[in-house]
Amino acid sequence: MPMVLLKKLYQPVLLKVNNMNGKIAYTILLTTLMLVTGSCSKKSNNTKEIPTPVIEDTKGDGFKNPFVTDIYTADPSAHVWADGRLYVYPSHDIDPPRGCDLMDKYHVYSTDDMVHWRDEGQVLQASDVDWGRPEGGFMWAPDCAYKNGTYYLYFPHPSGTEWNTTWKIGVATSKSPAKDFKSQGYIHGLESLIDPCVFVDDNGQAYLYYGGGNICKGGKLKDNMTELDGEMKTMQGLTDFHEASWVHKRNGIYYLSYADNFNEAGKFNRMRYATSTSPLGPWTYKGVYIDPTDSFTDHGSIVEFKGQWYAFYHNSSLSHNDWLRSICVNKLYYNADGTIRKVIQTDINGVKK
Ligand code: FUB
Repeated sequence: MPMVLLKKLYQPVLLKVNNMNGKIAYTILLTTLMLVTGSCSKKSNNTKEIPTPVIEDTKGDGFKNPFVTDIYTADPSAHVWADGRLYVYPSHDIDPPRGCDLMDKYHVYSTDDMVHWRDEGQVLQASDVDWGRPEGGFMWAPDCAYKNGTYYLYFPHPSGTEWNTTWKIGVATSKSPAKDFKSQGYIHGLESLIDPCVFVDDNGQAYLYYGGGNICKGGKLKDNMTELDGEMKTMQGLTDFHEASWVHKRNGIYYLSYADNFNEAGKFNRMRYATSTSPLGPWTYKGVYIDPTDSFTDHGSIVEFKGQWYAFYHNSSLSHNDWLRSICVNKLYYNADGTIRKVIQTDINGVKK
């Protein structure tokens, strides 16, 4: 496989040497590489309301991470649906791993209180995808969207044995958020890139974002949610984009978050973000909001649930293996100017790392 193509998707691309049963095997490592304003103070009529910033507990929020411990999960995309529950759509690292090659069999998780999580079960596997590579595996970071009574599960999956040049963004649909998904083909007109994110704006217009290896693209989806409506455009203004694009909106501002190419002292991807007044940019780079975990990759989502914002991400703290990852969540706070404060990561005991 031409290294140049790998580098397009994953930078840096590392060649790792594993010693398995006395044989040397080579595995491509993919980094795809407040002030509390007194409520008794008088306000004049033309005083602009300033949202009350929350002072977070600098010891962390006490969440026990990872919050899924029976299987390995990564790349969490979180959404709140009409039933009032928060749903997480992660990918699934299969044990024993072979890089990211064997990832398969998505599970969905849900909660109504951020403490008690329900495994909704397996929703789609490579063998359900009739256009997919014959060897299966490579069911990478998915996302889910809802429109007009249908849930759309978007997932990156190669169509060919030569996986690196044959990525497609597949779509499966269901009338339920966490069961009965049926593969419906893939979105035509896209490049061989990964990590779809679908953001539905307040007016119902859906946008698809995807990318990897320093390229992030976005564009409109038609009402049917399975076809592009016009050209995909390169997202401008991002600094050190690597992969894992995610778009959310708060107070009329669009936020595009993503994993960067950080690689220092044995620590890898950080999560960065940029903002815009338009869903397709141009973007203004704002900073890092999650420092590196103990894993080679990171991939996250940001969502509001019951009045609190949350950052989802993954680490390798259960396995100590880069390819057996586990999904985590911590509270996320904004400053009064809309910038995001650094997320305080907590461990399995709920203690700040
Ligand atoms: O999990 C497989 C790939 O690794 C994802 O698509 C990337 O975002 C990275 O997490």
